[in-house]
Amino acid sequence: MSKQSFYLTTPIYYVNSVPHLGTAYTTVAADTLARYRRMRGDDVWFLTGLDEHGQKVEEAAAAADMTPQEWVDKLDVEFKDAWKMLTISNDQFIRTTDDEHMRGVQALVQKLYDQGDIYAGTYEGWYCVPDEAYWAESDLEPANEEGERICPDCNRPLKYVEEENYFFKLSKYEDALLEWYAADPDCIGPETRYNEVVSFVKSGLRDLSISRSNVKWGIPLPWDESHTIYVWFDALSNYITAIGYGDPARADQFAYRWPAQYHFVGKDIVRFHCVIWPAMLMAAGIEVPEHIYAHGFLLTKGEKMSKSKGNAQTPASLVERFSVDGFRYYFLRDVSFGNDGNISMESMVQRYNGDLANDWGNLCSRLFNMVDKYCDGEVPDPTVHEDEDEGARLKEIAATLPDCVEDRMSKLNYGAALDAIWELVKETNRYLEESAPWALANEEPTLPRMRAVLYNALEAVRIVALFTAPSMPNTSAEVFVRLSLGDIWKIDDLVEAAKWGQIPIGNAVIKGDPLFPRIVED
Ligand code: ME8
Repeated sequence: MSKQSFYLTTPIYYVNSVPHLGTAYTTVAADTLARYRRMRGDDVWFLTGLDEHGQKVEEAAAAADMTPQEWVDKLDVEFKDAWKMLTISNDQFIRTTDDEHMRGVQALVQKLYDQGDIYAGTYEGWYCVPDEAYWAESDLEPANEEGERICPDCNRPLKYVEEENYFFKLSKYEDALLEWYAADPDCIGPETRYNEVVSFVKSGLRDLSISRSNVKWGIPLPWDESHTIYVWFDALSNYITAIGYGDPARADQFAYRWPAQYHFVGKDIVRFHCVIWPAMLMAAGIEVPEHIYAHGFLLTKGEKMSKSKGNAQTPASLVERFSVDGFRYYFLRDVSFGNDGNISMESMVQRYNGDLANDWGNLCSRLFNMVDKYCDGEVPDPTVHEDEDEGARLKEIAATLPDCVEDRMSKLNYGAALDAIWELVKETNRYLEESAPWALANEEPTLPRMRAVLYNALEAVRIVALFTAPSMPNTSAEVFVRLSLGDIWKIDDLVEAAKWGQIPIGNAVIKGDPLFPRIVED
């Protein structure tokens, strides 16, 4: 069976600041889906990267007394280190300062200019530097007491801009966009975002300024080098330049990978991705992406978490406390993807101690210890014990997981997928409790049953490790090592791998240290 291409992207992040929980959240969610699809046999291409041009980055560099290039090179290292720390398995990392990307963007704007979709005009209006977004007078509230005009999205002061610019005929694509939304209601998720985009486009689109004459840090327009390309036009194009748009040598790769199956974005950048981006593609005669999915914001005490508010923890500080997999698990399990989610240190400790230390970690510890003690540290032979019902409930739950997890993952319902897997974790703990292998180990006649019980529990643990691998890659790899099962990342047929009864009898089982040591609250 030939593999199917599955192309998944995160936003490319601005390098005005270091990676934070918000960007880590998007990236972990995308990584989990990428890993899951690989295990289901897809030929995955997972792209992330950096949005390095524009006024905001230019200003950040100036504030640090560095040239923009020095600044972006420094931040590039920080982002790559952060994603390495979080075991992100991206197949590619694009930077908008890459030559190949810059050539691709220039090819795209040139094509649109040549066909008359880009024209020269004058922009007079407001600009939000933190969002790199244009606002018309009619979008805004009257001036505040300080005489400032405020960005309706991020509530920060706007700058007035009056420039000769080039414009993209966005308004021309209004009908085509509406037809696309109507024909494919799944193209934007969740539904609230879909509705928001449709009503925004129905209210009418204005042409979009796609160049800046006063911003030096950007890609020059090929036909007029006194302008740089508007940073969003540059950034959105990364999804196609990364896989070869505009590069004849990579035409086959582009044809194979595009359209993307998923663009993951935060809800703050939905309009750019669901209106401007598809219109750019339509203008260029390129297919639109299959799905654009917007997750919500992480909130602390009900407020959007952000560095400027000072309520943002760094990913590194949380990883230090909760481990990489504890970090990943918390956000996937506790924040429903698509909605805003409150996060707090208390709920992190609760999740970690409850689900990971008590349920999953403890199951592995006690089981591996018993196998060590009663079975010489080897997977025991269950076949002498002939009771067919032994472990029946475990086998039943395990058999439901492939379809159930697939259904929930295809809806990006990470928490519900983990809930389903946790049924097996909990049932295995209950099974050990009820069968009491430590008592069965005391007498010769019950030894065959003891071996069957431990075998069944080991098999359940192997299956839990398989299904939790996308969200907790380090722990699952470690469980596979402890069960002498080889490289978990070679698995590309999860359904087959998850069939009951495959753990080899006689495999060495290593006790090891606790997978999730309990956190004692200060
Ligand atoms: O917008 N909660 O980059 P960016 C959840 N360069 N997610 C959050 C968050 C929060 N509190 N804060 C940020 C850009 N995010 C552009 C994208 S793509 C062609 C260009 C996440 O560095 C969320 O995914 O501002 C959001 O969309 C992304 O960070 C924005 O990152």
